[in-house]
Amino acid sequence: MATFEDAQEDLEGIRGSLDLRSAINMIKDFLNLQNFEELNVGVTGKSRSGKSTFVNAFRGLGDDDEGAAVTGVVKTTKDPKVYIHPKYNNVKVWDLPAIRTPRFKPSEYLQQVQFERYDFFIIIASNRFKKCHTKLAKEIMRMGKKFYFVHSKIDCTITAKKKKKNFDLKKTLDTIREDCKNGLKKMGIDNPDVFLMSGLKMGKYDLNLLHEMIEKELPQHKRHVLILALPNITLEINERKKKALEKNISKVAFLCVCMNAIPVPGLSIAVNLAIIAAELKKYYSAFGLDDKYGKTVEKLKNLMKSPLHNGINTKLITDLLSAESLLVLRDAVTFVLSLIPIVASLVTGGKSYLTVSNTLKGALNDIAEDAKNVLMVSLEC
Ligand SMILES: Nc1nc2c(ncn2[C@@H]2O[C@H](COP(=O)(O)OP(=O)(O)OP(=O)(O)O)[C@@H](O)[C@H]2O)c(=O)[nH]1
Ligand SMILES: [Mg+2]
Repeated sequence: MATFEDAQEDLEGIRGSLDLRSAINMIKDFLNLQNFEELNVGVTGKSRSGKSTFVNAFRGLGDDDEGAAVTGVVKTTKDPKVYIHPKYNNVKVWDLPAIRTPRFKPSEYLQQVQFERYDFFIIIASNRFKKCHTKLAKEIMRMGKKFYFVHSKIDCTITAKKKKKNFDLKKTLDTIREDCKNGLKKMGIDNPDVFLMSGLKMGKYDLNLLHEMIEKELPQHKRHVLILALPNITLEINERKKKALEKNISKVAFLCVCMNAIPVPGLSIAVNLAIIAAELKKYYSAFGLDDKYGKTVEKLKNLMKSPLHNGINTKLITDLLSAESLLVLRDAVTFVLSLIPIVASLVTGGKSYLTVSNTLKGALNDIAEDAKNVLMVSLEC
C-alpha cells in the first residue's frame, strides 16, 4: 500500500507548484528524463579478456542472441563499437578497442575512443591487472571520469581451484579479490575495488557489488536507467528494480488523475487509463516478463499470480481499479487532498489518486513477486 508519507515525500516538488499545468509539466519532465537520459558504458581491456562477452551479458544477451557482439574472434578494429540495449534505446554499451601493449598511450587511446561520451568505464582483465590497466585508470581519473576494475572469467579460475582439497568458494574469491587489490595498490591505485565476474554466469559472483558501487556514483536519473536496464538475474536486482519503480508511483498517479482523465464507468473516479497501461508495461519489461524477450518465461507462466501476464488491456485495468476503489477510505481521501491541494481542484481527484497509486503498488508487488519466483526457478536449474 502507498503510505501517505510516501506520497508526501514523492510529491514534495508539486506541492509548491502554483497551478495544475506547471505541476504536470514538472512531473512529465522528471519522468521523461528517466526514459530518455542516455547511459553510455565503455568496456575496455586487453585482447581476448572478455570485453565483448561482458557487453552482451550486461545487456542480458547471450553470445548467440540477435544483436550480440561477436565473441571469441580476435578483432583489430580501432573504433569503438556501440551496442544498444534491446529494450532501452538510451542505454548504450560500447565495445572498445583492445588495449595494446607495449607502448600503450592511455591519453591517445582515450582521445581515440572519445572518452567524454562515457558515463563510466569497465576495465576488464581476465588475469592479473597490469601496468597498462592502471595507466589507463589513472588517465580516466585525470579526465574526471569513473572506472571499475573487473576480473573476468572468474568461473574458469574457480573451476581450476575447485580441484584442490578443502576448497571454500567464499575464501577463494576473497583471496583473489585481495590479491588483485594489493597488485593495484602496488601500481599506485589508492583504495582500489575489484569485481570478480563471469560473462557466462553474470549473476553469480560480484554483479550486485558492482551495481551497488556504480549506482552510488551515478546521478539520480542515470541510476534509474541503469537499474531498469540490468538483466533481472539476481534477487537483489529484482528488489532494487521494485524499489526504483515504486518511487515513481505517486508521480504517475498524479499524472493519471490530472491529465485528460476520463470517468471510469461504474466508479466514482476519473483517470487516464493509457498512462496506467504504459506504466504496467514498463514493470513487465523491467523484470524481463514481457513476451518479446522472455522466451523462458513462457514456460514458467503457471508460476505467475499477476492477472496481467495474459496481456494488459483496458478491461483488466478497470477491474483492478474497481477492486482497489472499494478499499479507499474517506479519511484517506481527505488526508491526500490536504497534502496535494492541486488534486482537490478536480472533482473526484483524491479518490482517483489513491485508487491509482494503490492499484499500481499492488500490480508492482505482484509482478515483482512473479519475477522473483521465475528467477528462483531459473537459479535452481
Ligand atoms: N569461461 C569464460 N569464458 C569467457 C568469459 N568471458 C569471455 N570468455 C571467452 O573468452 C574468449 C574471448 O572473449 P571475448 O568476449 O571475445 O573477448 P574480447 O576481449 O572481446 O576479445 P577481442 O575482441 O578479440 O579483443 C571467448 O571464447 C569467450 O567465450 C567468462 O567470463 N568465462
Ligand atoms: Mg571483442
